[in-house]
Amino acid sequence: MSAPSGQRLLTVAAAQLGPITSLDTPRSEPLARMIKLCEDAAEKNVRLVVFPELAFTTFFPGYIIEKQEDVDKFFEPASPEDPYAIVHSPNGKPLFDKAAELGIDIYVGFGERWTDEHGKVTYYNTALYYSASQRRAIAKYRKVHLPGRHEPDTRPGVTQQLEKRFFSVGDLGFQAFRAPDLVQGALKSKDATSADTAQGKGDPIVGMLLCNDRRWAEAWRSYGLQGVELVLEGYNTTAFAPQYPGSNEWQKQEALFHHHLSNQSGSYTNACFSVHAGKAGKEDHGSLIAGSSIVDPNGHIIAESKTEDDELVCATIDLAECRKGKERVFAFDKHRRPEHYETLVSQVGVQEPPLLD
Ligand code: CDT
Repeated sequence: MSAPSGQRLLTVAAAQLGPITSLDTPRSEPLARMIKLCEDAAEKNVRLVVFPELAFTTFFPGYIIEKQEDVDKFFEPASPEDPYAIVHSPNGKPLFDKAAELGIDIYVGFGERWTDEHGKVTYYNTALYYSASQRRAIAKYRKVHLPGRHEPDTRPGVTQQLEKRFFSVGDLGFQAFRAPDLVQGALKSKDATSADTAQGKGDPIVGMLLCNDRRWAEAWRSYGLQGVELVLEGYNTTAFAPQYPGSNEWQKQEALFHHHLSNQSGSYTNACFSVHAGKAGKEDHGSLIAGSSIVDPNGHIIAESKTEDDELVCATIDLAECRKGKERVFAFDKHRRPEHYETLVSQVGVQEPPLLD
């Protein structure tokens, strides 16, 4: 049955993963859980499943790993000849084959060990988008905002966050793309009469973020300026770190509040839906928040996880609902004032006004 005219319906899911307990957890264990979530998603007619950041392993930047050969076990090789090698590697192929069989697109995060054409190796915190209809990955994003530190915190019992040690800053920017064959009746370039009248009628415009990126308005706006309709984000967010003030429960609630605040604000101010999938619960390095959720363009959470375990959070969304914000409050072409935003791209740290006499 086709959707009433103007609607662009799509059923999406955040596939929350419970803990992947340790550095020694065999890859086959989370892989089997992810495949099961895809099967559950297919029963609910889901067309796009979002998995967490670094979904195939424990959150390894939470550990001190001394030997490079041990670090390398958490990364998937890739190169210009084979940029999406994970799709056919033993660590990934069963998941992507299942997605193709079920007709489900996938966003998933993983550690990428990139060897360039000169043999230089760089390690990235990466997400890819796999299109079931194309039977291939069609987009890649490398995390830009790397939290934490390079050197381990040597105080006993602290929770480590060593992303600056394990990864380089992503080099692909925030490149939106269109996901094919997800909504019925999408306008194609050959049938469009003008760029203006085509807005909001084509295949869904998708942007990808990874965890800490969701806290940065600049990342969302980079996608907003490309007309994004659906932002996808996987995360691993610490629920409790003993070195910081506050009880275990207070820190967890505060972390969940800031997670939702960032996602709701980003979706509202860029008039887009967003899907957020976390890894939750107690892993050996520490505990992670749940809160996997789907947010609408008005900033409302329309679905949220109820557990800290493997759980599918589903919603049928209408991408046409993005038009209200894009054509009114956040009609960027009418209201933005880039001549006053120069410091946003020229300045990194804070420059306070001079002190008063
Ligand atoms: N994985 C990741 O990016 N985690 C960070 C922790 C920062 S501490 C608030 C995050 O932004 O969730």
